Amino acid sequence: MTVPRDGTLLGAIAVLKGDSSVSGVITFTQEKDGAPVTVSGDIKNLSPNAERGFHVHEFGDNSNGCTSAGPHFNPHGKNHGGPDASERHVGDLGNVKTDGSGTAAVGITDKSISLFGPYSIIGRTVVVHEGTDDFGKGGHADSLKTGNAGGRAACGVM
Ligand SMILES: [Cu+2]
Repeated sequence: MTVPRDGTLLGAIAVLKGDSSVSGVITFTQEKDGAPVTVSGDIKNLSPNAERGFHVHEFGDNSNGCTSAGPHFNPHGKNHGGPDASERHVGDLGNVKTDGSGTAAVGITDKSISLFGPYSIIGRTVVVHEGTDDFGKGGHADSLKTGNAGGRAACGVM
């Protein structure tokens, strides 16, 4: 869902759900093209006191659950990395941290994703994973592709 406001500020909302009880609502806002994007919201029923991979995946397709969202959004053909790395997918937003009851209060500011232009994330899917993103450094065969973050706990299209 996209919410254009007063000509420049743009917002998008993703409602996350999946096969499990994990659910959430995530809001993306950006003042103008080229400005950082603020990502905020809550995700519930994750594992307590954990870090869970959180990415924008390429396709806005959840027809076969979160799997249909495809790989991480990676328009520049980079390796997977952490959110502060220069070598990262556009969609690599890192991990969200949960509290003792399994709720993650998401508060991310990111300069790689955008709601404007040819590489906009609008119409794509945000995914929260069942495992922790190793930022490409875990030495696993999947580290440089997915951060070895495991299955897809919940997802939603923005
Ligand atoms: Cu992911």
